[in-house]
Amino acid sequence: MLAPTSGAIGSTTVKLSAWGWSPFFQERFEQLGDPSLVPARVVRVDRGAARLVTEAGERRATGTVVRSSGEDGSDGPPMWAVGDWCAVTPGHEADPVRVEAILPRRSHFLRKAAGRAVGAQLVAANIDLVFVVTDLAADFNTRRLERLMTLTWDGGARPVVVLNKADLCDQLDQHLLEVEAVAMGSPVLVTSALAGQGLDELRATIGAGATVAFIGSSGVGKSALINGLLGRQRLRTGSVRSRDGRGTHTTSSGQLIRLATGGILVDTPGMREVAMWAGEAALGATFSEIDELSVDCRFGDCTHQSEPGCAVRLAVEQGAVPAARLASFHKLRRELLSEARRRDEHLRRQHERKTYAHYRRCARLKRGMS
Ligand SMILES: Nc1nc2c(ncn2[C@@H]2O[C@H](COP(=O)(O)OP(=O)(O)OP(=O)(O)O)[C@@H](O)[C@H]2O)c(=O)[nH]1
Ligand SMILES: [Mg+2]
Ligand SMILES: [Zn+2]
Repeated sequence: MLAPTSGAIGSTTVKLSAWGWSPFFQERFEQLGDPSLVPARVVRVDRGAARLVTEAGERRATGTVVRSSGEDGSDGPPMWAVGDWCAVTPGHEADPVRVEAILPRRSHFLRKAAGRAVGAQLVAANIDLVFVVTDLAADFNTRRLERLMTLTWDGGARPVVVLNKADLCDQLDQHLLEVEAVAMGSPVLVTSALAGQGLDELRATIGAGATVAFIGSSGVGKSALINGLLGRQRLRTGSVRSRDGRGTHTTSSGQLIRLATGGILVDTPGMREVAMWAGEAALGATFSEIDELSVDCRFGDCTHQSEPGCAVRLAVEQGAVPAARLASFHKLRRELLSEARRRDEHLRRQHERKTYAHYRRCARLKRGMS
């Protein structure tokens, strides 16, 4: 029997149970039946590259996953997300490890990506709770809360509503009534990261081995709350524009952070950032004035075509942005989208082929053993 929770490679020994390793994953890991592999959890994802924690310490991984676990609730190509448990080659500090397989996910938070075409995006995997964070000021919107709570339940995690920036709110009672009407019995916590209010309740909600993802719009204070729980300024927090109170997308990648009192926190980028795919990031860089204006669009995933409250089309109407500029933005966007669609389809096929080849191999091995 494989015993990945004891013994260490190299000098550092990390207890994986402190990172949420449990019999559920142990069992799936053993089912792979490959003693050359070790378990690892993805603690950070940055533009396709991942950092993973293994018993021997942190490791880098690049490239793609060799095979998939199947039955993981996601249809797309096997790509890791922050929170994933993987089976990897042991590797050393200096060279990246190879991710052989992603273990089946117990839960996930999937964000429906911007536009219809590019599928859903995995924000975090294997999370027990989702702190659906909103602020009691500019971001407050019960429809959005409802949507995020639905996505949480869909992914197999439990939502907790966190109403932050209580220090800025003078109609708390009214807001609480509105939130309780949509929370349907899920806990609702009121906090102020600034004043340190409600942090003990937050901490008490997080179980010892639980993984908790902080999800919500940019600027609501997800990173500030995590810093508050940690008791130090570990994460960068951003400014909020005074005009409309919206955030400026400070956190750009998901990451796992361990809490000394138990529990694993997942900081995630504000939703608009999450809704991007690689091509869109490039698009934003090329058309930076459109990208900046789009922060003012009513919908976080506005495509500046026919949505109401589009700040970009308004700027075109007012002559601040040439119409030809927006037209070429749309043209490039269409091209990038169809390219992304082709790539997704290609990866999906490739993934299927690999998975089936793997199962056929397993079946042959099993026949050979009996
Ligand atoms: N007044 C007040 N300001 C807060 C509170 N919590 C956070 N802020 C401020 O709000 C701004 C945004 O906070 P962040 O923690 O960066 O927000 P975020 O949700 O992580 O945003 P992204 O990383 O962009 O998704 C910062 O300037 C914080 O200081 C609060 O409780 N009260
Ligand atoms: Mg942040
Ligand atoms: Zn728009």
